[in-house]
Amino acid sequence: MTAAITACRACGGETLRPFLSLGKTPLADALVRPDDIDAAEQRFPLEVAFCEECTLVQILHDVPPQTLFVDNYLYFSSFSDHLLEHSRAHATNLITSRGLGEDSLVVELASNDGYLLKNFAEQGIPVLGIDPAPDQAAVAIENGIPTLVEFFGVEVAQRLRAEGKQADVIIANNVMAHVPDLDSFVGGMAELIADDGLITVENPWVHDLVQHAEFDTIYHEHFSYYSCTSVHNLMRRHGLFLNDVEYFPDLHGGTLRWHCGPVEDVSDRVREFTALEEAEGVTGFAYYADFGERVQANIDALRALLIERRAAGRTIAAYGAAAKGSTLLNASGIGTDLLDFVVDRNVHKHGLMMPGVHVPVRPTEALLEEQPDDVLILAWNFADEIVAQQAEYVRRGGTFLVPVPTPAELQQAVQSPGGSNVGGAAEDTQTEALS
Ligand code: DWN
Ligand code: ZN
Repeated sequence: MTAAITACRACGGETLRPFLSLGKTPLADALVRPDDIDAAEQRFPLEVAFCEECTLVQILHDVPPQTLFVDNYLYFSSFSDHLLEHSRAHATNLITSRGLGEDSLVVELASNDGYLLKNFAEQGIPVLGIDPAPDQAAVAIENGIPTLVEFFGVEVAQRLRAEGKQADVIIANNVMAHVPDLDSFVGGMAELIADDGLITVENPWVHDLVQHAEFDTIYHEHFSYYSCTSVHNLMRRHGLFLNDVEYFPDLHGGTLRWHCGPVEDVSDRVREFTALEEAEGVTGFAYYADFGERVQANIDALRALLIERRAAGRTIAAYGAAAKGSTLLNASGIGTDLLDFVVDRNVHKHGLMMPGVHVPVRPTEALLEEQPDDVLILAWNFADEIVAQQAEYVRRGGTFLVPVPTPAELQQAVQSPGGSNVGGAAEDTQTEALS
């Protein structure tokens, strides 16, 4: 049994105020092999708290990173075209804005299968990936991306510095939220970055998580949930500055990219975002106080929606064997009684079952083979990409449902210029909320 932490992961403060409990849930990416269906699955408390000292939102129970990201980690970044486009744009912008070349070094923390670093390597820019997940790292190395297969922290940074390495750019996308020991992680970035270097950190914005009731993005892999305010406080503890911020409403339900570095050069955008967070109350406990009630109302509405449609004789499947889908189904008690199967493009997930609820995972072709009446999009953050991809399913009369911001039947998504997805940019996707 993992005991609850009593000190904040970022500042060590002891005033952690819980505001949401999703019960004991299985590990979100630990899909189950059919042979193991009778074996007991590990379950851990999933409880979220707010730190009164530094405003960091965080879960209270640690699952060992080895268990989370090494033993049975199935997430590969290269199964989303939208994410690949986003990553390529990021790399192109950095190459130009930082004047990167053959004498530069770009280091990515949690480099997965090399999906991002390949954009630099193709331009002859030296890169180094660091990722503990062996299968993903093997794919990166096979594709010519040098990768250290280990967890990043201050010891790794000191070792690299001792080898004469300094990073001109450090990229940390969807990893700073996945780290229990933030002192070592951020201390390592401070150690490894060149004096005039740039660190870009990308994670979902806790403001949108609360605004759009994205409770399913809470799972044991995500130890922390960030705001500009909490990132600023965390960076300052390690001699770094939060200098700029970019907002991507259509990525993972609303993502911020924070630009940090050893030299202070704070932009107006940072001031605007921190002022907004202050004005909306993101920096205080009251902002989160009713989140638990809203989540329960969302869960009740989703169950009612599916039960009602099932009772009307409709068949229902799901799309996206996503980590967030595991939280959603387990927190809502939705299983094979309501869903016949889940489809996913990630071949590593085919033939497995969703953690806890054991809904089978099949290739996306199953949608046309079975033509279920309804498909609940568990990977709602990629709704537009998925709906566009499954146009034939829709043409044949299929209906997509989304669970957030409120359970609803998804009308034809309105494609905004940069692409839009449910959650962070719900206004771009016309939904008809079914109460
Ligand atoms: O932080 C994390 C986020 C960034 O990604 C990781 N800890 C784990 C992972 O969370 P997730 O599994 O909820 O992320 P995704 O990327 O929203 O999951 C998408 C799932 O949907 C993947 O299994 C791939 C699949 N997919 C698909 O089958 N067809 C995705 C797209 C875009 C598609 O077209
Ligand atoms: Zn704190």
